[in-house]
Amino acid sequence: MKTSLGARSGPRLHVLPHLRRIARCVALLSWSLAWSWSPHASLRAGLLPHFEGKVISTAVKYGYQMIAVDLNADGKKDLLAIDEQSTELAWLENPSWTRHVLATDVPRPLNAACWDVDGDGIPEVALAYRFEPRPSQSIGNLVLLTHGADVRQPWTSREIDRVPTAHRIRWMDPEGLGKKVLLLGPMVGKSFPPAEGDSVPIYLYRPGTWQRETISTDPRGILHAINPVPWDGSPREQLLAASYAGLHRLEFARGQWQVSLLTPGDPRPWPLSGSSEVRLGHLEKRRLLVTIEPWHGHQVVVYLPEGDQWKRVVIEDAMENGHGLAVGDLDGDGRDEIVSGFRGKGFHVSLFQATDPRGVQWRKTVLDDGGIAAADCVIEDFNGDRLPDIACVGASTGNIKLYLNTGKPRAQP
Ligand SMILES: [Ca+2]
Ligand SMILES: [Ca+2]
Ligand SMILES: [Ca+2]
Repeated sequence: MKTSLGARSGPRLHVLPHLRRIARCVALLSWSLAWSWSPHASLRAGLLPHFEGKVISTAVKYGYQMIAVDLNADGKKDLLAIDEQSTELAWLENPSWTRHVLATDVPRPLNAACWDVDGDGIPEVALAYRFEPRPSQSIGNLVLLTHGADVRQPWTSREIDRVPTAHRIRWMDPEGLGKKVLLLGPMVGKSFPPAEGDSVPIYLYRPGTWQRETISTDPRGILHAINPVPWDGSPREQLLAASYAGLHRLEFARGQWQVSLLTPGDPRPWPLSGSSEVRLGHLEKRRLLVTIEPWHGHQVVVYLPEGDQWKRVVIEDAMENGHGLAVGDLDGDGRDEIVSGFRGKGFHVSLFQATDPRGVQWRKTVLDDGGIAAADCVIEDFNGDRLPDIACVGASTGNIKLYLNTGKPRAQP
């Protein structure tokens, strides 16, 4: 009996490893199917993806700003590139990246911002041009460009204002009502270079009346960036402003604009003080601020919340003429990465990835070594595979480069 039982139980026991193998195969198959359906197919969250870089335009003299915006309502983000040495404004149509001229006779364009003011599905483009750093030499035209029957033909222009050294324009929804206002920051107040303590205003225009209103005179010296952000995750946006005074946060609450100084930025004395660029990012639910400091500076700085203060962590200090900055979750792990670029000697574009949950330590990876003197970079999905890509515009290199996320892990050096 024992033998026959043993004889019968033998094959049963041998079935178990087969079942285990089958179960493993099923688990592996469902795991890989789950990944193939996820936007980060074949890439484990937290591993930096490999990006394939290519030049998509050389029709730029000296690039300044890069905007990802769908200008022909086909669902694909196009690229609007500001070329500060050009007299026209042009965009590249996704996916052929064919160049179309949107406006002519707009010399020294410096900044644009897009929002669908009339609600027809194609955004209007606000444009600031005739920039010069000295107020006495700059007209600072502010216009609103609207498309005609064919978006690929030049758009019509309407003047809104003239503000010498008009340098930054952004649309913002300060009340979270789906109604945006146009903000303008001149680069300086009275003079360039600014005298110590010089105040710089931030102006607001409501669509329709387009009357200039002043919402702050708190920035100092050179106001380099104004950046509307979803500070508390609600539709009600707040504004970050980077100047020689550091970072200000502006909030429209209880019927008025309230301004607070978040950090003085670079602690060195004027004119090496403050911040140049600023972005809001997140590590999971934790907020962080990312800056370039000081003005056109050499540092990328991360500010981490610490009680009611911000802890200053310098993650890069070897840039020359730092300008390009973008923040977004490139590897799908819920923690934002940082893209930075600079225009000076030894220019390269870098990626920074937090190596601890708080964001105290960051690992640098060079994305592009010498291929572009990036003045500005944006993170956006340009080919519809739900993987975030990167696009940058070059200053002295006069090019636009697209870095497509392959979804495959980057080879370790
Ligand atoms: Ca499009
Ligand atoms: Ca990430
Ligand atoms: Ca993509």
